[in-house]
Order: sequence, then C-alpha cells, then structure tokens
Amino acid sequence: MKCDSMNRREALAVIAAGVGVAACGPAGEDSASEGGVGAGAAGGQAQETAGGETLIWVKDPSPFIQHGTNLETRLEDLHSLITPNELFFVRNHAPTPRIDAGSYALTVGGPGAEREVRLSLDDLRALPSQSQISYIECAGNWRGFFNSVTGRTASGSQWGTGAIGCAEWSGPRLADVLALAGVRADAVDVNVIGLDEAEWARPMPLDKAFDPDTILALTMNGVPLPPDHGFPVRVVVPGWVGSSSVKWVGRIEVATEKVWVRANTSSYVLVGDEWPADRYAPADGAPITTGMVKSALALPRPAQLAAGPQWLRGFAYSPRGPVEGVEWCVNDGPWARARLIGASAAMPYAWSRFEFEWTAPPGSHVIRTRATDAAGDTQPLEGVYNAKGYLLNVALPHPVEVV
Ligand SMILES: Nc1nc2c(c(=O)[nH]1)N[C@H]1C(S)=C(S)[C@@H](COP(=O)(O)O)O[C@H]1N2
Ligand SMILES: [Mo]
Repeated sequence: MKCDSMNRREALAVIAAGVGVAACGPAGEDSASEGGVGAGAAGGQAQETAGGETLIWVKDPSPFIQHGTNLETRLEDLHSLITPNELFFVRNHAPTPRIDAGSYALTVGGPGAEREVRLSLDDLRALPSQSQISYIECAGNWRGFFNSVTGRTASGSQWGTGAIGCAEWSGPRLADVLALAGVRADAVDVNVIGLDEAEWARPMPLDKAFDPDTILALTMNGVPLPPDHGFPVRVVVPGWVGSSSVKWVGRIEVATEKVWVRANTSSYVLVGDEWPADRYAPADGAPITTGMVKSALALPRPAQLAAGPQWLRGFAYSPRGPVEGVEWCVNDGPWARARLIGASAAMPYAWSRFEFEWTAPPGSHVIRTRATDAAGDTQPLEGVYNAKGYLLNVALPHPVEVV
C-alpha cells in the first residue's frame, strides 16, 4: 500500500494501529513496521538487535502478559468488537520472520495439484478480495486454569483468557488460489506451510480449503498484516483453532494422502484417558479442528471494583456462529441474562460483546459467565482435563474484590 494511495479509512486504521508516520517512512510501502524495530532485517530471518540478540516479536510487548515466546492480550484493554492490531495476542513457535514483500513468492503445488504456480504479492492482490471479521483463538487459551478447575496442571503456556482477538481480515479465497494450480480429483489434503523457522504448518481437508470463508489474508483491520501476524500472507480458517491460521504462508501443498505434521500429531491434539492414542495414530491424541463456545469477562484477575451499581462487560464466541445468549451468576447463585452487543448473522465468525449491571456488595465474590450458541452448545460447570491443556470452556470463576 502506497501512502499516497491510502484511502481515508486505511489511513485512520494505520493511525489507530499506532503505526503513525512510520508506515509512510523510508522502510517502504510493504514494511508495515510496527514500532520500527529491526526495519532493516533480511527477509525470512528473525530480526536481531545491534547486540546480536534475536527478538521474538516486532510489536511493543508492553501491553501484554508475556509467556515465553507468546503475548497474551489483557481483555480489559479491549473496548470494541475489533481488537486493535497492537493489542492482538501473539502465539509464535519461532521468532517473527521479516519477509521482503518485493521478493516474496507463494508457491502452490504438490502431487494433488495439476501444476505448480508461483504467485507474487501483487498477483495475490489482483485476485478478488473478501473481507470478514473473525476471531482467532489459540486452542490453549485458558490453559492456566486447568489446575484450579480440574486439580491438574496442563503442560504448555499458562494462558489466562487473552489468547484471542477479533479482527477484520481481507484477501483472496484459498479456493481461488488453489484453482490457479488446479486441484486433481485424487487430492485429499491441503497443507499450508509457514516461512518461519518453525515451518509451522496445518493441513486441512479439501472441503475446509474450499470453504468460501477460508481466505489468504493480506490485510488485518485495513492495513497490511503486521509482521507478528503473518506479513505478507496468512491463512484465516474461521471456526478452527488458531494454530490452523498459519502465518507467513510460503507454500501450499496439495496432497493425495492425509498429511501429518506437528500441529495434528504431537501439538493441538487431545491427550488423556478419553482419547486413546492407538485410535488416533499416527497422532498422539485426537487432532483439534474447531474451538469451543466460551465467554470471558473483560476484567483483570482478580478484579478490583468499587461497591455499588456498575456495568461489567466481556466477550463471548462460538466456532458455529454468533452466540445466542450469555448468562452470569455471582457466588454460584441464580443465573441471569446478560445483554448481547454485536452478535450478528452477518458476521458469523466474529465474537460478541456482552454486558450486565451488577450492584456490587463489598467483599470477595466469584462471577461466572456462560455462553450458549445457536446449536444449543453451552459451557459446562466442570472442566475436563487433557494433558496438553486445550479447549477448556468451563464457566470460569472470575474472582472479584469489592471495596
Ligand atoms: N507460521 C506460523 N503460523 C502460526 C503460528 C506459528 O508459530 N507459525 N502459530 C499458530 C498459533 S498456535 C496460533 S494460536 C495463531 C496465533 O495468531 P497470532 O499470533 O496472529 O495471534 O497463529 C498460528 N499460526
Ligand atoms: Mo495456538
């Protein structure tokens, strides 16, 4: 995006994203530098500081809760449907690579393709573009609560409730890009492979790859994808857990057999007594595709509130479309209905906001919220343990101190 061709909406989005004049600076039209760190780094390589230290993220990590290579959003910082790019959580298996837009190419091929094609960023931009507002949530979101709700700690990043964000993504449909390579009748899986050092990849069956809502996003909230969120291209697979939305896509491989990679064998699989490994071989457990219906309060933990009437807010979502209702309860008392904001059939993959008024009495309290979707799926009162700590969606107790 050239600065002089930036329309007003894009310009406002750039300003809102905190990029400011840096986006129009000498770093170039596609650098999408956030915070200007490491602008000179080579394509495909993690950036280094002058001291030779590898930086994991390009964005300013200070608004986030840090977990190793990951950045968790503080939900209480979010005040609208859209998560601003600079507050969107980051889940990185390897440092954010800096990819040069000019030399970038996406290759599409493999045994299930008619031909191998090589597409530049301009080629991708020339295809019909689709925009959609969808949330992306890591399957490990809420992992940090396994111990308190099931009595057993799960391994991995101890996320709170903020490994989730909701953005407007736009770019060509994966189906249109696959059509350029031609998909053979014997094709089975489409593997989408990242250019990061982890070479993160997640295969999907043809029906998901051809789902008109599976897109190769080039922009996030109206600006080129920020480096940490996949610049220049990420796949957005709505409804599926975040690990399927591969960032920094460099290759799309059409396979004639089911493809097994880390993200569907050892990671992002349900491991435990209920999922016997021999049933899922070569995976260690049940590979995860879709997420769960969930809701979370946009409050710190514990929340500190003043006594008296006040509105509490949060976010609710389901992989099967907008939630239909959210209820809340205090200290395991009766459930009451919250007011839903923003849920809409026109945005089937967006999260909703909810709010309710509570007259807070002084003391220590526990508030739970519970979302229900159109399919009638809701959040259970007890959590089920799995060793890798995925998909927890218990109606989570939120501690609140009222003074
Ligand atoms: N190439 C690549 N893509 C990736 C990952 C990664 O480490 N490398 N992490 C995945 C995981 S596990 C999640 S939850 C989402 C997080 O997206 P975000 O960092 O934009 O929030 O990206 C997914 N795509
Ligand atoms: Mo994830």
